[in-house]
Amino acid sequence: MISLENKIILITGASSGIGAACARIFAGTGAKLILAARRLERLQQLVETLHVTSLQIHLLQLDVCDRAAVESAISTLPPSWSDIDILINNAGLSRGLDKLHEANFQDWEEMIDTNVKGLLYLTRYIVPGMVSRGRGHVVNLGSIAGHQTYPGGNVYCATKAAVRAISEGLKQDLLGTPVRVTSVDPGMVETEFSDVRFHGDTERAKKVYQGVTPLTPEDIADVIFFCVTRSPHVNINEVVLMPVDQASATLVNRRT
Ligand code: NDP
Ligand code: 8X3
Repeated sequence: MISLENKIILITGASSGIGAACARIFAGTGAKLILAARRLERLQQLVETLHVTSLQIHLLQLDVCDRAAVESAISTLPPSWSDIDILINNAGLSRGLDKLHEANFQDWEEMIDTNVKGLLYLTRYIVPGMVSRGRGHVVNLGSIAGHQTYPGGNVYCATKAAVRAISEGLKQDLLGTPVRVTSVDPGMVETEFSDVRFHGDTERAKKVYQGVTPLTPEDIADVIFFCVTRSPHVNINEVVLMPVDQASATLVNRRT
């Protein structure tokens, strides 16, 4: 297992769910964390719960869909924060569960801009530095939705299939460098994901997890921690994980 002491880890979407759980697990390792999200106040609340010194945390209020903002945020990092060792491309969302021929254009654009273009922007601005320094690791949050399409999932599933292709392509393009690429592809994880999918309809969101024991954000952070702490010659390409109560994107065992 490699040490994360003084490694610089940038986590997008750190204000909630899996990203916040990653911040919590890495906070105990001596790593320096750059936490990014649009909701700065949520990042500040999270930091208050972490046992770290101010020297180990840098907050970025960032909309990953805004390419100019991503470029500016990365290029203006203070020198002691600029040599990013690990990029966790976690920011992402689903919007709606509508039939493709009835869906909302705005929902599509938000998913494509965040899950695909946002992830690409971060990757494009950070990976060249990893290559020139001769070290680095990119972890992308894919999904079971990138492996299997389900009714109403159409565009969200397409964005996660794109993440899968991007992870595979990046791994190929980085061959010959020591930079590692991992896709972590979960099934059902209870976070704010379904609240966001259903535009704040919390009753509908709760039903997604009713009668099952879903994965927790900590389960995913634990897997990411494992992937990034392997020996430098080991690349974990893809991890697919789901609850014991789930067998595929659509096959879920509900007890109630
Ligand atoms: P949450 O809704 O709890 O967290 C999503 C995070 O993404 C938030 O911190 C949000 O921060 C951030 N985010 C969304 N849009 C943007 C944006 N434009 N710019 C910057 N940050 C953004 O969901 P999860 O933790 O579940 O989701 C994390 C990732 O895991 C996503 O990529 C999701 O697709 C994936 N995933 C989730 C699964 C699940 O069942 N929950 C299963 C498989 C994959 P803010 O709003 O403050 O900007
Ligand atoms: C989130 C899991 O099954 O709702 O990626 O697509 S699912």
